[in-house]
Amino acid sequence: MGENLVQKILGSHLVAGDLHQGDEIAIRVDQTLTQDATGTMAYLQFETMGIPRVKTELSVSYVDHNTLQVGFENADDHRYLQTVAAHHGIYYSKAGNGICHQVHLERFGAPGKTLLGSDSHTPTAGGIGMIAIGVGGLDVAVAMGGGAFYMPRPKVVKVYLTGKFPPFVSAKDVILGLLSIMTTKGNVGKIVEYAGPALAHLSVPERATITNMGAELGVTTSVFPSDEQTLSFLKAQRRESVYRPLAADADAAYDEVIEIDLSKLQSMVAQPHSPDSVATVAGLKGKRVNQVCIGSCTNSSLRDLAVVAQMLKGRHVHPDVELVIAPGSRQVEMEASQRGFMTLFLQAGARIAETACGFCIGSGHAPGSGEVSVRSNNRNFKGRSGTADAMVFLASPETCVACALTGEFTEPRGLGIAPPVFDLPESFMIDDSMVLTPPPDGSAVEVIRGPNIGAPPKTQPLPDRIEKSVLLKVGDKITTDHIMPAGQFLKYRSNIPRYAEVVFNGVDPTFPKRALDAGGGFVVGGDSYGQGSSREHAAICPSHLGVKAVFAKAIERIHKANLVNFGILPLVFENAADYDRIEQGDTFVLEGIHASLLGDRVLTVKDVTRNFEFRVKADVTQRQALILKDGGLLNHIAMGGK
Ligand code: MIC
Ligand code: SF4
Repeated sequence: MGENLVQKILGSHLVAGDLHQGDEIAIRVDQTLTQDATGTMAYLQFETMGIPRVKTELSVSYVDHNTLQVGFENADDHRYLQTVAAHHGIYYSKAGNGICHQVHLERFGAPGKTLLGSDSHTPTAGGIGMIAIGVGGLDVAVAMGGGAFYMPRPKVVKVYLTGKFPPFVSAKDVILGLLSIMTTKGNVGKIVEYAGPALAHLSVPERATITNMGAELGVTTSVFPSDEQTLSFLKAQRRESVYRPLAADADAAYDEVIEIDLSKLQSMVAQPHSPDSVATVAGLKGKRVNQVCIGSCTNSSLRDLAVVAQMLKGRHVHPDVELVIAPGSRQVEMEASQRGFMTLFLQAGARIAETACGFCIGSGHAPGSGEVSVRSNNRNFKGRSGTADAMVFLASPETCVACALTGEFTEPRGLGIAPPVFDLPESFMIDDSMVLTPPPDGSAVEVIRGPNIGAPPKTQPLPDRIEKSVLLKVGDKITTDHIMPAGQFLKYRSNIPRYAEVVFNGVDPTFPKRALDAGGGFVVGGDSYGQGSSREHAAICPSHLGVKAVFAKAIERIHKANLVNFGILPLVFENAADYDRIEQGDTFVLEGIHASLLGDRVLTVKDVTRNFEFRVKADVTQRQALILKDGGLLNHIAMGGK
């Protein structure tokens, strides 16, 4: 039996476990990336490990999430990131150089390599044949120190693409289509591998849109083969030396196969407030649109801006619509300006935003109250845009333009515009002057810490008995945006006590005070608890407030790993109906925790308020159980654990 692509790449990086049996495997990490919002914590944690220089082949620190510099906090974070990078042998991509995933694809990614990034959209690099995984900052810190990355042994889903796109239908519609099939639930531990004849017409930027938004499926990552398309992209980046062809064997086996015929796809949108609430644009025809934002790591490549430019040429946005365009990288921005796209955008009445995450992370461009915003990014969780009652829809750049021109949901093919065409250029403008190369020996570089740079969090070993109450009970699909809002609070990412003041801000703003007053307690959640962003602050800040365990129907992969890393028990109900019997305020007693963690990991919990017992399972591997017992990964490593 031959091997699939995932097995080939993981197999060549395997350091523990078996790809064909068992629960967990560990791989060697070739490259890492961080961004500013998760990076400060990752580097603070890396510093505590006392390792002078990173041990990876390549590590890059990007500044793209919070570039606004309202007050000193951001600028101080950036200075810390720059100096800590130079000190430890890490490349530093300055604010203004672009969004981490787009820049990494352009300038650093390499087929067949592994990449670990402290951002959930790290799988974007699967577009050039990397196994690229989004994790919490501490896992990146460990990888920078040469540690292996432990993950569930993956199930591989083959997505077989056939046919050619109809006019105005593009990569975003493929991933929205796949989201409507696979949904955001139940995909933990899977890796999506793309194949099929349609790949011959899918360029790397289009593939990257698909692998990027694969994060919303909740899978570990997504990957495309490395082929002629990969080679042309790398050649155009003057990086063909890293090219190597990679594909699955013809007789490779898969756990699941899904087929999508591109010629049958239509223009799609994800409706508020979930990326898998997919509908056709045609079905929403005529619904009013107030704002359109084009950009983010999903759809901001030169291909996307070229399409937008062709559609906007000689036209003007609807008078009631605000159109914002943010190029994905400085390279895209320079290319777009040289080709005259920027002038076209301005003539069409668009506002041009800095190349950064910007509107996607709720850093500016919040829609008006109750307004409809159509965006080319990947997440539309409630409130993420900065406006609690805004209705955010996700769509392709083509659909975004159609809505901007008409002020209502409109299928782009109905506009009477010639279908846009775009071929990748033979060479892109290469200018890496905003990426700072670390000196060969950085030990003399002073690491500058402004007053916003706090200390890395400290956790305590797990007690054997816990008696605490349920501080908060929430429903299904609680995202890490609910737990730790970003937007205006992003600037506190390096200051845990301050950031902890807004834990569950949009859900129950009294939570932090109640948690502190009670000396900690528990959180009870429904299905898909912790989906979305990789922000480990969604574990660090609750841990700071004394949260000892999360009880839920299911906990998403990255968040679960972060809970473990910071010593919070992730507990899943054996019988989901027990969720309904529990009320906020109930007191639980957990006993014999250590023996259970080292044994079958099943715990009997006493609800002493309602006088009944229920069973939960610590949804972790054996290694994670040991980390939990030690009170988190940093303690575990300090105690000699792996
Ligand atoms: C996101 O898209 O939610 C973010 C902001 O990029 C996060 C990282 C973060 O919270 O810093 C992610 O996707 O991991
Ligand atoms: Fe940035 Fe948005 Fe991409 Fe996250 S999803 S990395 S916030 S552009």
